[in-house]
Amino acid sequence: MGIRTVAVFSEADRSSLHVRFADEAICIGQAASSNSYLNIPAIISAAEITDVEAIHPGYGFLAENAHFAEICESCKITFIGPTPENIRLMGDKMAARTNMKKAGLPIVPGSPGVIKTKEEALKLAKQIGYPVIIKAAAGGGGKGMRICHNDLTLVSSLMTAQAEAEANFGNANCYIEKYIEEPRHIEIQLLADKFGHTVYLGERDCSIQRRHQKLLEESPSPVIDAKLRKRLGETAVRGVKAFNYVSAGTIEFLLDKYNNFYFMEMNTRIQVEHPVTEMVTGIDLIKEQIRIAAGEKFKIQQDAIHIKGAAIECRINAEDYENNFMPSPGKIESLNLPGGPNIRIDTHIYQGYTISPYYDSLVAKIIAYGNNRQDAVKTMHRALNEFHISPIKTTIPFHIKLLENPLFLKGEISTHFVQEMLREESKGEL
Ligand code: MV4
Repeated sequence: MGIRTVAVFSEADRSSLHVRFADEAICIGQAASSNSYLNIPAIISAAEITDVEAIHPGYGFLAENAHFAEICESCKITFIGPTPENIRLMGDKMAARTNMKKAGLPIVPGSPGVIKTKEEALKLAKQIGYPVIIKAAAGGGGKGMRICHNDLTLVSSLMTAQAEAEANFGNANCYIEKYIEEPRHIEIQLLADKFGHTVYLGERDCSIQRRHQKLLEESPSPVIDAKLRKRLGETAVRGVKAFNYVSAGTIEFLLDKYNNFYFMEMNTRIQVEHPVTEMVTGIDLIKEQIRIAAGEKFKIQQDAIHIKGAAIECRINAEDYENNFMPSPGKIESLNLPGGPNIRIDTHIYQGYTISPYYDSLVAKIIAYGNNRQDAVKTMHRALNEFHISPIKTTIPFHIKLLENPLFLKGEISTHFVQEMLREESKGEL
């Protein structure tokens, strides 16, 4: 786009690729993220010194921090993302649920508001039936959830859930929903400009995850046809239009085995897995975010957005799959990255680079594209086998096994799939 860039980095990231590739780079503090990537005054100072017009917050750290978006605004720096009000509203998971219900989105049966006492909890569980799930209003991404199968566990879980929510999020508020068993995690990518033009860009199936960490994402979902896609997409658009959402965003749905879908939560940022959507739509989501933030009109109409082919992303983490996904930081002595047609690699690593233990263990994303799911799987399998890294241990062996799993190949997956697959494997070792 011809835009000059300034990278910010912590002392641990001095030798990271984004620092080399940016036109300018500024150190904003020590390795601990509270002293650097979460340090708002340090980031704003770096922006002022270099006279930047806008900040892209990426997908971690301050990307969903309404206060940071507000500070940017008050410093006359464009925050490339939604408004502080958008972020704040969706950050409260219970308020988000209530507002989406008001907008006409289907939500899982559950408590209309906060559940304070065990009497309220028991009464609600009687109405909706077990199993139920307790969630923290300030949680999200699976944090602070508890599944209960009977009155006894409900009462004890409510107490611990409230205490944990208070300790982790500074907000003890919890609510209760009917627990949907073996659902799929389906999310709809949205783009909305400042003039109310809002479109959906198909779905991503993110059911392949372990302990709420996604490992593989794909688009389209192997179980969603054009008719269901349209319903999901139009529902998601209705939801974000109801509160004047701006920028890229994602609505997460749970899809049950009868193809009922329910609003879960909304992510008010670009996500790690956005490349699969870019591959099947041909739309560069980051460019669109920047254009929207600059006040341009988004020119593509819904009927011009088509899903073509299939794309899969594998997250390569510096974790030892053979050793219960234990972190494996350290210096990369040798590295060969795959390439060729239909392969995209997003990474900050290179031979000689030292993976620090301070941040997320994600070191590369491989995105494979094909005319259909089977072709994309084949290309990904080939790429995984060409990815050589040592002595760092990674999730590559996990992905190879996954791509050879008959149920995965049939598209028969749910949010429980990885747990089941790992359990089957450990059985074989006995
Ligand atoms: C649920 C659920 C079943 N029933 N809610 C986890 C993350 C958060 N976005 C919502 N989550 C869930 N909420 C009800 N009523 C199951 C999950 C869930 C899950 C969702 C998406 C991806 C992976 C998951 C793994 C376990 C549980």
